[in-house]
Amino acid sequence: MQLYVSPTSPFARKVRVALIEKGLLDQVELVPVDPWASPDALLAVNPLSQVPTLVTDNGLAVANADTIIDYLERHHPQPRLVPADHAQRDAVLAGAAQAQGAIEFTVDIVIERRKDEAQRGHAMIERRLITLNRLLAHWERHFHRDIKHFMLDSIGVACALGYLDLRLPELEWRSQAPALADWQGWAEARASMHETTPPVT
Ligand SMILES: N[C@@H](CCC(=O)N[C@@H](CS)C(=O)NCC(=O)O)C(=O)O
Repeated sequence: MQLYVSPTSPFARKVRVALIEKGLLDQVELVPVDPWASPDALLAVNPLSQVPTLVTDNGLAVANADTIIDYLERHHPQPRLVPADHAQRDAVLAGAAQAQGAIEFTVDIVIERRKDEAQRGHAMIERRLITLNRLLAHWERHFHRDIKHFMLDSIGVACALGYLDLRLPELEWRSQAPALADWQGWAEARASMHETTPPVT
């Protein structure tokens, strides 16, 4: 298998963490690309020009982090990242969707901030920041912090928080979410998180 990645992409990080948690990293060739440069190698497998993109051993190109993780989960079920039990599965997928939203909203802010001042969507940035702060408060109260299982929801939250550290350090989310910060300390000590720490760019 081949996985097209960029070193700072939080979406690609989720897949890399999943691969390490499943012990599959040695079965995958990581192909670093800059998706924003639309390189030919990436376009040849994914016209969306997005990372992550997985090319399976059968030559199937799969885009979208959660779709890729679902593929890995079905083809390599152990250890599970999504529980088999229906109620637990529903809860993990609901949490994972929230974490994916947090990553998408942070990316929205990053994209807006890279625009010229006159083109920048200040109202959008403000709305996304309010939402992220609301979500952090929600996670501080409700995130289960189950340190025995690093499932898809935990992977998503850990990657979302790591991306906040990378792109919005001024948010200082730890000061408003100390219990979540404790949990993130545990999560970041896991080999899968440690080995995928993004470079500061
Ligand atoms: N929904 C996708 C989003 C992937 C995504 O937006 N990746 C970014 C890098 S962080 C990208 O490749 N952007 C290039 C572009 O959109 O042109 C996922 O969950 O994997």
